[in-house]
Amino acid sequence: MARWYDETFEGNLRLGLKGGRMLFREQSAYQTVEIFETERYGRVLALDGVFMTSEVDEFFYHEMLVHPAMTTAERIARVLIIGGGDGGSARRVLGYPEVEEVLLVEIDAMVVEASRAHLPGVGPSWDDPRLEVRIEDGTAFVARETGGAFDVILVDGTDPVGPAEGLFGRDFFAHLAARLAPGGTFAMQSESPLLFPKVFRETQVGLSQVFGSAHPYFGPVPLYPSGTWSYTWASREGDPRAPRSDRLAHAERSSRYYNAEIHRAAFAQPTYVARLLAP
Ligand code: SPD
Repeated sequence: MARWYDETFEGNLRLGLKGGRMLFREQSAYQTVEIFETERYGRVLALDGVFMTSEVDEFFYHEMLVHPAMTTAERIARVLIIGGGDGGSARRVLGYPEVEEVLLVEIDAMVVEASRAHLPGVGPSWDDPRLEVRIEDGTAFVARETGGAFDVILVDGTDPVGPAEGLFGRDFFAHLAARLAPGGTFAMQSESPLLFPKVFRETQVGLSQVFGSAHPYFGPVPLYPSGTWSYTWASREGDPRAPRSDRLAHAERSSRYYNAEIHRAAFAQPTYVARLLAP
């Protein structure tokens, strides 16, 4: 029987998807995890009622989070993903043949289990021997862990409420920067500058303090409130506008949204964003 699934944003904005069966619904230690069928976007993952990803539009978000960092890093042998339990980011990272090791640190085992079972088209081949999944709070992991450095670090978190709040903090950024190899690149999802202007601005300030500069970039995500989304690229060295042509060619072959022109254009700052970031 048809029913509507809604995400309500701050009590005054609502996105509704007409859907069908609820495939998975359980309360984890952190949140309510749901996967349900919808007519427009296929299967959708929601955490505490907030839409995370859908089979139909996931490519916008995951390609844009992953490829700008992967195409601009000096090396991409070791990659760390914080969050991203649905596996959409890991799938893009593992697509690069140069990648030798991907460590995915996800706080909630239930997100991984439910996604493995019900979103097989979103995630990677979970049995890929290059992929290690660790169930742990990403902020605790980077604060404690002293193992080797990573060539690329990606933060694929939820909105900065509840379990993901620490993923936008300056201490977390400092720990990440300490784990980044020379020539390494970092990218995180940094919310909608229209709906989360304060979080977006503070993220730029925090990353600039830690890395020396921060480079926000933009793209559409139809599933998210406002439909426009931001990501932020940072690195101690390197240039976000200089992707390597061999990796670009790979990313273009395997992508539906990302390409060389999108990469260049995504770093252009809309005027309202430039004003928001002006000192
Ligand atoms: N408003 C929802 C923001 C969620 C961003 N992360 C989604 C995870 C997809 N891998």
